[in-house]
Amino acid sequence: MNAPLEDSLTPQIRVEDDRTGLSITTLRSALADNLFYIQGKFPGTATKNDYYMALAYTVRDRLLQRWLNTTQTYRKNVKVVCYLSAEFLIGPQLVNNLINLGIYAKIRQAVEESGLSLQELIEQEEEPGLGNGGLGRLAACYLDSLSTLEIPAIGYGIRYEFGIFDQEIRDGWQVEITDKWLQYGNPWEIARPEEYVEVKFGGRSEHYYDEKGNYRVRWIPDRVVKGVPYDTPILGYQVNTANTLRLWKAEAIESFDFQAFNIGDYYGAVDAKIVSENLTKILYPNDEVIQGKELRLQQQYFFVSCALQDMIRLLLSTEVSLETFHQQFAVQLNDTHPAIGVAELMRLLVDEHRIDWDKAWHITQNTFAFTNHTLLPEALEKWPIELFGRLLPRHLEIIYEINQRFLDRVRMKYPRDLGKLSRLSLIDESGERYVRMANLACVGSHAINGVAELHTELLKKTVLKDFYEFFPEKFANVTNGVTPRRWMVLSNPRLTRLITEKIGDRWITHLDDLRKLETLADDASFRQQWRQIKQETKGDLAAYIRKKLDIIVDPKSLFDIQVKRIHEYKRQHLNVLHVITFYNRLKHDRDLDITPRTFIFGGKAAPGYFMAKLIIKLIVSVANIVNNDPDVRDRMKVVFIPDFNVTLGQRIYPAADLSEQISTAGKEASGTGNMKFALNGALTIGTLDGANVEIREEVGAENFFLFGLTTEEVYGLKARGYRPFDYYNQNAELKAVIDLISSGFFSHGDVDLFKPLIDNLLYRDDYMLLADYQSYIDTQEKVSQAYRDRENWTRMSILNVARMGKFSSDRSIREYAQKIWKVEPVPVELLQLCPGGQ
Ligand code: GFP
Repeated sequence: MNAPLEDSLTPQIRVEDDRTGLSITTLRSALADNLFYIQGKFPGTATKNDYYMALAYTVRDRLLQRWLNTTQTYRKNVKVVCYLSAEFLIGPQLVNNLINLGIYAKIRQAVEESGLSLQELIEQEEEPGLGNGGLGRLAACYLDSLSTLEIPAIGYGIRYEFGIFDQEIRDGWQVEITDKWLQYGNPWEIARPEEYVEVKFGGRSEHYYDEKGNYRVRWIPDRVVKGVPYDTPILGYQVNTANTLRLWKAEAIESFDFQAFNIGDYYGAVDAKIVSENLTKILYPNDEVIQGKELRLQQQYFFVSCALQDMIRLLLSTEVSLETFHQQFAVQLNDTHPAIGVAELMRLLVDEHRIDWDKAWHITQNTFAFTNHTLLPEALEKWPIELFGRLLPRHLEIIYEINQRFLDRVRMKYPRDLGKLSRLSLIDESGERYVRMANLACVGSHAINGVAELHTELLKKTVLKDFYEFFPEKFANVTNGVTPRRWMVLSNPRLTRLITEKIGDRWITHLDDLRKLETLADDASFRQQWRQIKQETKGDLAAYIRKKLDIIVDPKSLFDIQVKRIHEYKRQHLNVLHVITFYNRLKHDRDLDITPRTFIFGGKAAPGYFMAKLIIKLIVSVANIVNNDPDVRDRMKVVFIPDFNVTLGQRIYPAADLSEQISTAGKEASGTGNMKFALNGALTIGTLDGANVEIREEVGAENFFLFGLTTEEVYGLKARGYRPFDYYNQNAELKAVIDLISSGFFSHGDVDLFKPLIDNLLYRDDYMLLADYQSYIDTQEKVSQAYRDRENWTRMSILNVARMGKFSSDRSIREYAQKIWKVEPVPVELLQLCPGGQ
């Protein structure tokens, strides 16, 4: 890949030593040094991975000065955003750091002069798969924007030893492979074992009177685990700010081990170590039944407790009073996973630092803010009381106390409304008793937000209705965004160069500048260049598909792409219904003048989510038939690209003509893939769901392919009694498609294989595929027609990109900073240079 942009450097780093110097000669010598002294290899015996590591350390050295100066700057009483998230899907770091440092071209030259290929080294990097999908990737985009906007921030999370599984497809089925991302070491992280904290579990609480006669509670745990932080510097784009992503690893407390060891219980001692370290071993996949997963609750409490203790330590080290905690830190809860933080901060303040309850509650509420990411009721976390009390006995007491005080207020406002009381309660008592984490987050936060306008409105009307009525002032919307650095500059260097040539490079940090492209949409030679770039990028993806999957696809065909986690609400199977419709039409009329298409899918299914796995099997089965049918050759291909992750996303989004955003209206909170596609010039076929609504508003209805029921229509149809079978019966083309699947045509005659999926569609169809089928098919036809007019299609593509300014994560972060966190940028000066420096 050519450099997306010319190198540019802030002037401060010019010292020509091996660790900071930026001349080609110094970079080459640093690379050789690191190979020898860090990897312990002569060039003759070094593997590609050794070279990658040497290069990564060469780049990391150049980050450190900025990172250490950033940390130093924040010691001076500035308000820091702490983003608490169980997932951070940060993606590969090397290229991103090269771009943000502005040294891509230099490094490439230094690497090439050493006889290596930069591209090959880049491909060595194992991406940290510390997230499932949208939520974790959003957190990563936000870290990028926080640093770029020079806002003091720390991301706190878990250093999972095994991230999200790697996906292989065998015989059409997904197979999960352990993700051993740490096996060759992680050059981007720095361990800080001396800053460990202790986290307690289990046991009981003890009530006592302190030396002044005040009533107090202390927690006597039966187990203590050590949390060790590992820091990754997150550099902003061409600024000095490098914020910290601090991920915690669980380790055994030695004294505990040795106690057992000393009494001769060697196995007991080792066992304690294993039990402790298990805590941060694996990332739980989405869509699994989580309620009884004790380890998951332990993980959540573990990282949140580590984070809050870390903040308190930071604060106390500056001699500022703990009572100003909420003025020093704005803590964002990324979904309910860290919501236990509300009870933990209360415990730390009241029990350990002896602040009285009311004051502690004021601090807590003013510290936390909560983002909800889903409307699916089954995804709202709740923990059985028994499990919760066994693991966190003191927190349960604190939650009861918070609840009692809160419900007293509810009773005052709504006397005799028992329904409201039971819905607002932090404890679900409708059957088995549970702690409701969303309720805890709502009560303990000063701000609550959804992630797209529609989503926030639906939150207020549905899952959080009672909270909205009780605390309307807490609710706000912050529509998601994506970072243009990774999702354009890094992944689409050709388009980046073209745009920059025309409008300068300010758009990279001020995405609204893309508007300047609007007038160019009418310039035929610009359109030609635009098309040419899309063509080349599609060619790259086609080459990848051929190499990996041995499938030949035509880069001139329309690339119709759906990549995202596999879920029934995201309706990959609706896309399949279209694929088969398309196929049937071709089969029935071999001369049909059709716009050739390549249908591309990618995404992981949760290991325990049978229906999602069956959808993958269906896609691959259809692909096998279609791709081997000479009747349709050259006119359609179907591809499932395995192991969709950030690295693959970087290849895929820029190569799309059509972006599939086809969830049932009212189900997708926002979506961010929809933004990445459109930013890279794909047109969207989508429902009025999540952020699609706002994308359409921005790019203009005429540049967006809308179909399907609205949220109200979905609710209305459900209320009237939805009968999917009637749609099947009354629509010959739909019936033919479904019958073809049922007949075993795609499954070597096996009529049972897809029966669960088909029965579900015919008799339940919770996500209303059949109701939306016709509208989807008709709109796909419009897409095909539109694609034939290449000039106009290119025009629409340019206009989409030109109008995507709103969807920069910089805009989202500015909104959080102003509306919710009340924080300001704090530019970093490189005051202290590295030891070898001036
Ligand atoms: C969730 C929601 C998406 C939303 C992201 C980020 O994604 O609609 O865009 O969070 O807010 F479902 P997943 O984690 O489910 O992929």
